[in-house]
Amino acid sequence: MLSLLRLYNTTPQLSYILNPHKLQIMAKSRFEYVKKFEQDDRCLLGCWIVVRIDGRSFHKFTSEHLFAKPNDLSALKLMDVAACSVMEEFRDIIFAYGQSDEYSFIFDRKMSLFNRRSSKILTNLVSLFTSSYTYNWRIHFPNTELKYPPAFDGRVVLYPNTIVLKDYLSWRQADCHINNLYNTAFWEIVKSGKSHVEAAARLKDTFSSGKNEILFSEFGINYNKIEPRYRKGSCLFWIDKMTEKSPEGPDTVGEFITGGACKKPRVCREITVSHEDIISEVFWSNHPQILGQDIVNS
Ligand SMILES: Nc1nc2c(ncn2[C@@H]2O[C@H](COP(=O)(O)OP(=O)(O)OP(=O)(O)O)[C@@H](O)[C@H]2O)c(=O)[nH]1
Ligand SMILES: [Mg+2]
Repeated sequence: MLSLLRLYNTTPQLSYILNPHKLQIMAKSRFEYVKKFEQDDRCLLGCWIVVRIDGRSFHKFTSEHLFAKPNDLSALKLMDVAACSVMEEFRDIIFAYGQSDEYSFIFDRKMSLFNRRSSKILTNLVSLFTSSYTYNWRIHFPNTELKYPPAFDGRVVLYPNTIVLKDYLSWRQADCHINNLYNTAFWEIVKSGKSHVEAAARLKDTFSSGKNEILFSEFGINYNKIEPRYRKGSCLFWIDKMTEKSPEGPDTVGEFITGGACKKPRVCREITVSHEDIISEVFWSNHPQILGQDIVNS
């Protein structure tokens, strides 16, 4: 004991280890400078914050899990449910748009969550989206075992005004349309007995009108009559709803459980899902509450 005490008093490093008080002082003084290496990644005030999440190597994931081609309804619903979990948790998200293996989340431009720190926002969203996707897998794929954990990447992009924000969303919906039209035509040609190479050659150098024509004249498919979900993707946004007095428990909206329990009749915010055209101004003027005061393209 005596020798230990002597050591404690004479060896500086060991004395820090044995004395938590000294260690605390040292952490505050000598080591604290390391915090200064952290970068300030706060998103610029006043900008729309968009987080886009995208499935990693989903060409492989979808084929390993035998997703229906060109669109797997269960998979798309699972994406919507994962996005709904994210919106339920992060109430500053005013709108989300999803298609294929991606989802974009738009935050209220005035939001101050996480002090607007980009890395905190991004990691929280990607993490919750991925865990919700995995958590709800069984409900949507009761007969398909999850062979390995899916992963999603993510990015944060800032848009300085509403015009560019709407153009961003139009870009994603145009992407949905272009891919879906191509894939629908491609898989119809393949179903008719042609090889993948032949189907690709048939569609090469065709415009939208050409693909529509192939679908209509060769397969009797009017592209505009295909499920809006496949042609337009999914839009999630909040709507106000007057609730009936209800027993304690989560409310359901359409296919979603929104979690916002209302025990007395009152106005509740609930998430709704729609598969509308968001490139057209009609959508935004029909739902002026989504972009709020900023609707005037400022
Ligand atoms: N069969 C099927 N495949 C789908 C469906 N939705 C998405 N996919 C697949 O997911 C891919 C998504 O495209 P990308 O995100 O560009 O490709 P990725 O393989 O995920 O590659 P990275 O995102 O770069 O990691 C599509 O090319 C399809 O292969 C679906 O409903 N059915
Ligand atoms: Mg992907």
